Amino acid sequence: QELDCILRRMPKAELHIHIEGSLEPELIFRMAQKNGIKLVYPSVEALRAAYAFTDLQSFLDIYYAGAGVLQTEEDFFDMAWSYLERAKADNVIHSEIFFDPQTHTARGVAFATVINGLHRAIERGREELGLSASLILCFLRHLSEADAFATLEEALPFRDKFIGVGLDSGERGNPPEKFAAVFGRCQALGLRLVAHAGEEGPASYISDALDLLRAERIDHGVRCLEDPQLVARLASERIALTVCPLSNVKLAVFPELGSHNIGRLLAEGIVATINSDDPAYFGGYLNENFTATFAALPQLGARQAYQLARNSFEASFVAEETRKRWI
Ligand code: ES4
Ligand code: ZN
Repeated sequence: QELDCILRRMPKAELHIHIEGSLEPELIFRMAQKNGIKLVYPSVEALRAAYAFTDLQSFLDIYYAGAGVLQTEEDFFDMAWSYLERAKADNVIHSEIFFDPQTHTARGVAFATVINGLHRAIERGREELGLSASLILCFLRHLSEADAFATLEEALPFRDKFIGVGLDSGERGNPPEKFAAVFGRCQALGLRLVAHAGEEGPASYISDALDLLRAERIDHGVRCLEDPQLVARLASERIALTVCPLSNVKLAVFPELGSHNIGRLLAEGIVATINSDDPAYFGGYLNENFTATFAALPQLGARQAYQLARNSFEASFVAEETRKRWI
């Protein structure tokens, strides 16, 4: 009870949230109606009932379908604004937000429509909520590297509106090396680099994301424990993992929260953080991820709570002076 209070009230940063994964069923239905898009689900309840995933791909199919209702700059603004208000309620003071432009440009929505809507919400969040946020452009790894290069070209006129790039979507069969050249180009452009690795894919994808993509932070990374040398490296080089416990259970990476390895990651000295991933789909925003995980794992207490909050600031891409003030 007291621990719950600490978890909910402590200021924190969120470093792994897909903005399209914050789109609640109610908003999907409202936007579908407004934009004249026919959904295969007859009601909000029926849509929510379809959120029974067996693995990453079964989730992605529904997630991309949901994102299909977004059409106008206002739609992207409304989605991001809803998330920022919700994050504020969880005492998130800084958020680094993923977006998947290829999901939208492939449907004929302009890159400018996507990023201008998201960016306007972030500006308003700073003004009205006192919450700082930035955008990270994710390449879809099930598409080709040429597609990623084309997306990067479209994004460059908006270079000041995003701080870095990431790599998401189906991991198996789409290893880091597939995107080595485009990440090299992004690094040369001064973009910050992150990549999903070691969620469903093996520990070697984590090492490859570090060595071949020069990723500065690993999204998920929970399978690192399969490689003791990698664990030692992550700890000594202070390479952060953005772990998403509720996501991991919903996508059957772990059978239940009680068998999640976040306690072990922290005990190994890894800069692990807790994040919500796709909160509208996985049953909770950031504070629910914290409270449910702490309730399920007896080795987690107040020490780990403060460590996780501190880690979230250390691992963020905000300027060092700001980071020090927060820590
Ligand atoms: C994602 Cl949980 C997860 N993994 C990989 N790609 C994603 N995109 C949105 N959520
Ligand atoms: Zn993710």
